[in-house]
Amino acid sequence: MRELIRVAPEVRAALREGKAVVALESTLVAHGMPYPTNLKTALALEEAVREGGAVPATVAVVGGQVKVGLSESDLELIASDPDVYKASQHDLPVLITKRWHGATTAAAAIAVAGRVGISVFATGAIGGVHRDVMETLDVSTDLTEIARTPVCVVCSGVKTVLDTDWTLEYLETRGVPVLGYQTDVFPAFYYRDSGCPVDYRVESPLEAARVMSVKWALGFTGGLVVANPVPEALELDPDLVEDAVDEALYELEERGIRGKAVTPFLLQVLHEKTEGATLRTGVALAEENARLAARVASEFARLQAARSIS
Ligand code: PSU
Ligand code: MN
Repeated sequence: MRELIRVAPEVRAALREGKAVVALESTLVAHGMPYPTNLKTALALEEAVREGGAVPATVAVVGGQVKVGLSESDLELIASDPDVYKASQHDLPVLITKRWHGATTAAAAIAVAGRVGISVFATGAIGGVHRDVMETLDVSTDLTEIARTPVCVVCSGVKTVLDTDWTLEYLETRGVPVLGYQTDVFPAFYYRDSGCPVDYRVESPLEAARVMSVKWALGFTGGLVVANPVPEALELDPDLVEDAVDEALYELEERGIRGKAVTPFLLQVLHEKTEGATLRTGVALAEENARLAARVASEFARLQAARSIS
């Protein structure tokens, strides 16, 4: 039988040697921005992971095979082929069966990371509970996947188009610790303060790694969220973002868009309405998150090594 998941040699070696690895999603590349900005972003995210001292493992489905760690030609394909499917966790079995190409959402990348033993994942912002959830029941699989897979997710909060309060309630219900990185408030993707407090704040990558390590040492399942606010110098004006969100949600309703097209559509409208400001800030903060994730992964790798010796 063909290999369902193919782990790149560099990633495989790092995992075997207990070195730090950070998984990255690819939907943000394929469905979040135009070519070739998206390809440059994918490479910049990998570079940021390396700067932070870890090995990057971008996840995608190429010709029906899940790849963990992409070659430049895989990245080029994911960034430029219009037939790349937006693959969440539940799409993976179908894409593999049909031998299609797929860009993985946070949910799919986290699911795969968990299967191959990668403990840290980074993205810009995760999916969550949509503001119209009472009419649509739209809750991203990102949340259910974080709740069941032991991976630490480093992000700048949830996508601004969502309901942050309800997303945090859902994570609490599902037993996912949410840690503010050097902050007491949950960030709002393009700006620093969503208005929702976080229950806990951690001061360093080591402290985050300790919480991960203790959660899993207790035998608890599922992951954690480390919420890293966008740097002050890059943050956008909340009013500017919220006005654009209102317009995007209005257009969504007008056009009757549903299902997996919702999030890419809303982000696309935000990019247009803000004349690219959300795109630029989104790329910059994703790089910050990749760098922080690498530092968390490095501390976690050190803690694991110490445990295996003692
Ligand atoms: N970034 C983008 N566009 C996207 C996403 C990110 O610019 O579509 C993705 C992320 O991969 C996230 C997913 O995991 O949206 C959530 O989608 P949904 O709400 O359909 O679960
Ligand atoms: Mn959805």
